Parts: sequence; C-alpha cells; structure tokens
Amino acid sequence: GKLVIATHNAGKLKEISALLAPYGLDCISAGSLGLPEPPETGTTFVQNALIKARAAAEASGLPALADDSGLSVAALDGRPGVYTADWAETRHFEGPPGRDWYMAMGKVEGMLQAKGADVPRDAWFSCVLALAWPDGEHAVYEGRVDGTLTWPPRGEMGFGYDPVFVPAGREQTFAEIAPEEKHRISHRADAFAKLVADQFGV
Ligand code: ITT
Repeated sequence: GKLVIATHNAGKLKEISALLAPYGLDCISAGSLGLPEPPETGTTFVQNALIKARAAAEASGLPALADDSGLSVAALDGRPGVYTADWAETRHFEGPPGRDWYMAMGKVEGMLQAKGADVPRDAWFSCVLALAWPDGEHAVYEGRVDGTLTWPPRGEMGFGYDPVFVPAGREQTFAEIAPEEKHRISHRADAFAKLVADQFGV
C-alpha cells in the first residue's frame, strides 16, 4: 500500500526509505505531495511526531509516518532534545556538513565546554516514529542510542549531528560509519524494529 513519509528533512527521508525498503510499500514524500509543515508545538518527541503524522494523513487521505528525533546531552540536562532542529540556523540540511550545521554542532559543544574541561560527554539520540491513518487511528514507537560527543566533527556520511556523535562501544562517529551499519544501531533503527514487529509481525 501507499505510505506518506511526513518529513521535510532530506537526511531522514533517505534513512526512512532505506529502512522501509524491505517491506514493499509505495513511499511518497510529504514534499513531493506539497504538504505543508505543521508547527511543532509539542513539548515531547511523541507529541511532535503525532502532530506531523496526523497532519499528513489528514491532508493526503493516506496513512502517514512521521519521525521526531533529537540529540540529548546528559550534562546539559537533556538539551537540546526536542529543540534540536531549532538550535540550528538551517533546518533542512542536505549533503556534507555545511557552515550552518557546523555552527549548530558548535553551539552544543560550546555549552558543554562551558561546564568545565572534565564534564561527562555522554549523550543520546532519541527517535519517535508515529504512524497515523486518515480515520484517526495512530501508533507510536520510541528508539534510542547512547554514546558520547566528540569535537571537532568527523566524517561526511549521514546528516545533522552525526559528525559529533560516537555510538557506545565504537570509535567512529555516525558520519564515519557506513549507512548500513548506522541502520543497525541507530535510534531510528531501534524505533523501526519496534514498528516492524508491531505492524508487519517480523
Ligand atoms: P521534519 O520535522 O520535517 O521531519 P526536522 O529536521 O525538523 O524535519 P526534527 O524536528 O525531528 O526534524 O529535528 C530533529 C533534528 O535532530 C534533526 O534536524 C537533526 O539535527 C537531529 N537528528 C535526528 N536524527 C538524527 C540522526 O540520525 N543523525 C544526526 N542528527 C539527527
């Protein structure tokens, strides 16, 4: 069947398409349908993922999948968290890390360094996937990956904060790890495994 991917973030769209590839769905991006971006007025990943999925399902008349995600830093009491995208100058980053994302990553690093030289560098990515159907039914799945922040940024793959995030037990950043490997261990992969088990029974 058809599924609208309710994101305007090219990096996410690429990852969600790859993760959904085995399930034979006809994926349509919100951008290609010209769907508007609803304001993300929620204060949790779950609320914002549902806002985006419901808006896309209502506007398109098709089932829709949305992803709300972000980076949380332990020493910053979990910030930026749901406000991760807002901390960047540019929300829709494509391709290798550019100046705007470098500045956003630097903002997080600057706040961390302001806590002192030996501050713990623990961080985690969260991902909430929300499915919504035109009849109002919905489901949410939460994923997480723990790691540490490194500086300066390293690697050209992935998107967003990948160049500064080293997943637990690794030495490379997410931007230095091949996409297939990131898709095995990421917050998005964790949420996807739960979605697939629930929706496709595998
Ligand atoms: P949509 O709402 O259109 O999906 P967005 O970029 O605004 O796109 P969010 O509000 O969920 O999405 O913001 C999540 C931000 O968290 C995203 O812009 C990235 O900066 C970061 N992020 C999420 N997943 C990430 C990942 O796998 N790698 C690196 N950064 C990630």
